[in-house]
Amino acid sequence: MRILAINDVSCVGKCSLTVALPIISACGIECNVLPTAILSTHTGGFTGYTFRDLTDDIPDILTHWKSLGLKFDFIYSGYLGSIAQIELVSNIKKELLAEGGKFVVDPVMGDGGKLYAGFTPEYVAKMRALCAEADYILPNVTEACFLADMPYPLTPANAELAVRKLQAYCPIPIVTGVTENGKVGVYYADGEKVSSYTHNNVEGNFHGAGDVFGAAFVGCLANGKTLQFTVELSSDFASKSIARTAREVEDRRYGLNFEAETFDFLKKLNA
Ligand code: PXL
Repeated sequence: MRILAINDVSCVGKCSLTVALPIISACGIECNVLPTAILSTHTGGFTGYTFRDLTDDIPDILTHWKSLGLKFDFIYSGYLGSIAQIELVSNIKKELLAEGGKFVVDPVMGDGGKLYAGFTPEYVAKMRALCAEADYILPNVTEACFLADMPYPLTPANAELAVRKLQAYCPIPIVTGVTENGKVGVYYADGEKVSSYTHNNVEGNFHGAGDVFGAAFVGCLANGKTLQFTVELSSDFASKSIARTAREVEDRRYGLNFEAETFDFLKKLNA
């Protein structure tokens, strides 16, 4: 079993590959990486960060991999710095996903009702097209609203409608971060129905939480777990990491203390 995680390296501020690699490896799965960019920190809340776009390196990396006959059982994409990179990921899926393999797209574009720095409506349209090639998509509420063309925020009352609308693109949308009345939930397509799974909400903005959820999601699925088990265990892991971070970490830009919750997560994964 081999996963390819396509995402940036934010050197400080745990997110993207610095979250995907340790979590997927801890799940007992080989995690190969394709870094899309190298940043000194992620772009959420820091100023003055460096950003080296690695788009030009990707074609040669792919040529080498093809010469080795590599195929991946899962391809998991996250933050993509440009429309050109979305197009590259679409080609990578066509050429390097093993027969019967799964393509998981986290359409990382925004949070809090807004697109992240540098993203445009044209980018959203391209990301929608990439979602149409995926087996699973993992948007947060902001991304779901942009993709499904619905007003932000989603409430539980219209989260089900959002999941149904997103099914026009991808069979299994999983929408995270739906909040109301002190609760936060994940809404997802589960066979014919839309299911949800909720926790008590911790107020505030926790950078990298979506990436912790996404990495755990892929790690659980790659272990052959059902969708319901995968959604519930990944949400428990992200939610416990958020609660611990709220207690222990003052500056939320540095990411979740997921490390301290990993042992408990793995015990449940391997029970
Ligand atoms: O966690 C999402 C993310 C990933 N990568 C980069 C980001 C962000 C969110 O701000 O800036 C570079």
